[in-house]
Amino acid sequence: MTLLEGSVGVEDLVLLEPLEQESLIRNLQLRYEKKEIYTYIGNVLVSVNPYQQLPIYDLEFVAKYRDYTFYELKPHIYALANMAYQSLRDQDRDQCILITGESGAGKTEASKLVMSYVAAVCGKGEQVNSVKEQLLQSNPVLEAFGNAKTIRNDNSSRFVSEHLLGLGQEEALKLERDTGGYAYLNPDTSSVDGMDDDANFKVLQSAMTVIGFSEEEIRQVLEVAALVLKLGNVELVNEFQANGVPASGICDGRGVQEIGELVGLNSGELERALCSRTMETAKEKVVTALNVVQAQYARDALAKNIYSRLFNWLVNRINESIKVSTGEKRKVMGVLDIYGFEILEDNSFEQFVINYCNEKLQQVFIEMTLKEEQEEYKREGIPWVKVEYFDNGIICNLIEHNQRGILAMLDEECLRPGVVSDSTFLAKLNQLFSKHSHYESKVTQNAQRQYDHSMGLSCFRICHYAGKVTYNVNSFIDKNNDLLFRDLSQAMWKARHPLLRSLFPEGDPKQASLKRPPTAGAQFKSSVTTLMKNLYSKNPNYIRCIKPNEQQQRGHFSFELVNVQAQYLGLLENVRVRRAGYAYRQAYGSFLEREGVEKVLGELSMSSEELAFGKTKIFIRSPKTLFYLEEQRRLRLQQLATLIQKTYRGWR
Ligand code: AD9
Ligand code: MG
Repeated sequence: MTLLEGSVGVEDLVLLEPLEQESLIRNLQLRYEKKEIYTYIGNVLVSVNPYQQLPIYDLEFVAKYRDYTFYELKPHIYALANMAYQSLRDQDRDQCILITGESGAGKTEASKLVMSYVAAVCGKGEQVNSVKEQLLQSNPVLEAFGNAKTIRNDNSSRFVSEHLLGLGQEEALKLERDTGGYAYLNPDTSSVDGMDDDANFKVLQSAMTVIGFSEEEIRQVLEVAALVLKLGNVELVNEFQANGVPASGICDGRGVQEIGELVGLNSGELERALCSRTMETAKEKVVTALNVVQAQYARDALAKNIYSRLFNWLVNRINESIKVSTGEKRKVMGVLDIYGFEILEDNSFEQFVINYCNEKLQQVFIEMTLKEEQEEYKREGIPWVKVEYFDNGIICNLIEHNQRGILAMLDEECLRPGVVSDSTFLAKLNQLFSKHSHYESKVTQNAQRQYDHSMGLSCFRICHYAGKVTYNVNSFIDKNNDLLFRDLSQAMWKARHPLLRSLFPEGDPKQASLKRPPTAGAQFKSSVTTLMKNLYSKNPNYIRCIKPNEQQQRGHFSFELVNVQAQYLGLLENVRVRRAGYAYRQAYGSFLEREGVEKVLGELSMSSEELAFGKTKIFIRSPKTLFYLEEQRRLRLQQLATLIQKTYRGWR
């Protein structure tokens, strides 16, 4: 591996000297300007979005990287994919590739590169080929349903996508071709330069066919997606009951009628479900009318629910078909494209849960990295050295502790009878965490005579591993309650449309229980827990993606923007964790055999603390030592060259 090629910076940030936030960013910048978008932190890959097609992904590169081990060639996403793939194949260890970074940083592109690399190198044979094909075809399907154009990324992985509105189908689905006609589609973002909706729609259909969707299934998926768009256009208006109490109704019956026909649902039933709510107690059923704001909320909640359930169904359906064709006993390589740490101007419940998830991912990172270090030392017969690092367990606990965590407090507040509000929730936090080293609010600040004008009265702040984030508690209670009224799920379950119906199993009256469904926070926490279990059972590989500028422009590197992301990604902390033991290690074979290495290093009278001789590798503690050795090697080679030259002249 090249260590210091001056002009392109270090290829591995573990070797950076001096190690500071600024030198770290400068190193990335130096490399980016030379189109070296990849840099390592040990076996973690940092990738800076090039916003241009680089000639580094063709089959020649695949062939090169499959034949070398991780550190032998320039940093590359293929090197990481190869390491994961070989470990899967040779050591039989399930792999997980964790890709984090903010919107537009290149997560989805990275996951596609990993998948295409694995597809290119994994064995041949009919069965393998069909799995490969299915795997690669899952991308266009997930993108069509999961992506949308946003200000930050033309092809952002998220909610309703407009690619669905394609050729030929609008007839059958009774959709309008002009996407401006749908309330749920943003008119500013409904077309993207260089994207051909009709062509993409064909790609989508053929991809679904390759994966194994039947024609009937494809039709049903499109119908459910069309239903979501149509729901957005259902206009609700104020009405009054005979006793003067506000209620709501549907303005123009045609929309509901169309929905009814599309999915086999009685339109009166749908209207009732949208505009009223049934409360059940053990003894009686009470039906109350919703006012227009509540009814709109119910309509949007239903649409979001249908869409996200459809998306989950698609993911499961794709996984199932891949599972079936590979047989049950299989090794797994999971690719997780996950939204990174988020700090906006105004941070709410969504940022709180995203950041909680990232805090947990950091915990996995620390634990797994240290565990792996420890195992390597054991394998090599080197005594374990204690590692100093920041353990973020205290922050995870602050959020997720079963009885005393912020999420538990929020649930308690949501379930407590009596008058609850976002501010009673905040008061509770302030009381409980006034002395917590990672919690702040106006109240705790005032108590400590700190006057910070940036903190509002309705806010609390958490000192995350990646930095401080101020959250506004407004609507935390509502968002946590995020209930889909039972009337709505029951109405969906009554539809004659098999797919739609299957998405709402709890709508079956036989399933209905009086038990309250879990809160959004509790659901999120439980999926984070499942995810963590899954990760701990696999060998993790990390890709940290960085967006170099806000303009989606090639060649431009904004120091400020990257600095903020590097902070949120905890890159400096990553380097520290990696460097806490021995920064650098190399197999003897690629240098000299062990005895030779010991002799040479003995000659140089180095401190024994700096080196450890493992069974197969030499470990060097600090980069300074390594650079010193490299310098010595260069000098010796120079001397040798001069000597040879002299001898040669002597002969003449
Ligand atoms: V979001 O959170 O889903 O909004 P991502 O997934 O992080 O976001 P994405 O992978 O979609 O970002 O990348 C954004 C755009 O950057 C892509 O559409 C490409 O045009 C561009 N990109 C990203 N990575 C590469 C790359 N390795 N080579 C070339 C790239 N272009
Ligand atoms: Mg994405």
